[in-house]
Amino acid sequence: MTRLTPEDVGGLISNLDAFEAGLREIAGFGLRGIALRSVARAPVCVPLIGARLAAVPITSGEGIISGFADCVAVILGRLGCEAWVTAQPDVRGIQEAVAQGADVVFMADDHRFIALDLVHGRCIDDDPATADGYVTALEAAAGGSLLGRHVLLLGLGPVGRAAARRLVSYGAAVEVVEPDEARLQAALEVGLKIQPVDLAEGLSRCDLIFDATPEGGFIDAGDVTPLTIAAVPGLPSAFTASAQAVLGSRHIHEPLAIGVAVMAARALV
Ligand code: 2YC
Repeated sequence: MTRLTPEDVGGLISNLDAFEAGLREIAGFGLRGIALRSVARAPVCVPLIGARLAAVPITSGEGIISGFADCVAVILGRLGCEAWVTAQPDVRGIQEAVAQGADVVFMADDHRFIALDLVHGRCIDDDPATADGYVTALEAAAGGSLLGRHVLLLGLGPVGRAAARRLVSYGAAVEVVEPDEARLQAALEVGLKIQPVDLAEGLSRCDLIFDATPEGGFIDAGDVTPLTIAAVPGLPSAFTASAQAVLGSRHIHEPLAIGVAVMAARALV
């Protein structure tokens, strides 16, 4: 998991309007639409509006990322939730959130980012939420169905594995680039229907790309076509700045908002 920097977080808040506008342009809906469609295929009622959600700063390990909890609260506010950051961090913060009537408590240390659903007694993890949200965006951007579409998946870490499961369940033909042989074997052994390929082969065959690697800038403008659409939860992006310029809103990328939106919907459904 790539640790966010205060710059990543600061940039995200100021870029949220432009990011959501790009999502609407390429997918036809914004963060709330992604969240609701990632919870269930069929429309379900998710009481986002007015739900009370708290973000608690956590000081353990490498400590607090300045602006991280605020950013989570800003994203939740965009969904129509009543969201705030507790004054206290850590256990005192969780205690404070419960005392303030929180339904869900968001918190992250160096290993896990979770939404603790106090109403149903559930713990929602960021990795599968981020993966599923980006697959929902890719499916919508690709015309509403991934059935039989070839998707090039970069990386089989926690987000990549979750994305592979969701892509296969949506009927996609998943081709994967994963240099770590052990990770590849582990994924194949659990029966994931994925086809290992090398990058050049995958890029020559797949217009749809899912970047779930922490590696950056190895796909250049010459590797993309007018048909290329990229879902990029990976940080930094695998696409160079010039490739991103060519792709425009077909390069769906931001470090936190889609994951947080799907976590909120999953915690409240
Ligand atoms: O500010 C705080 O409360 C810190 N304890 C937060 C640490 C988050 C570390 N994780 C990350 O930077 C992110 C995840 C949120 C998703 C990917 N990396």
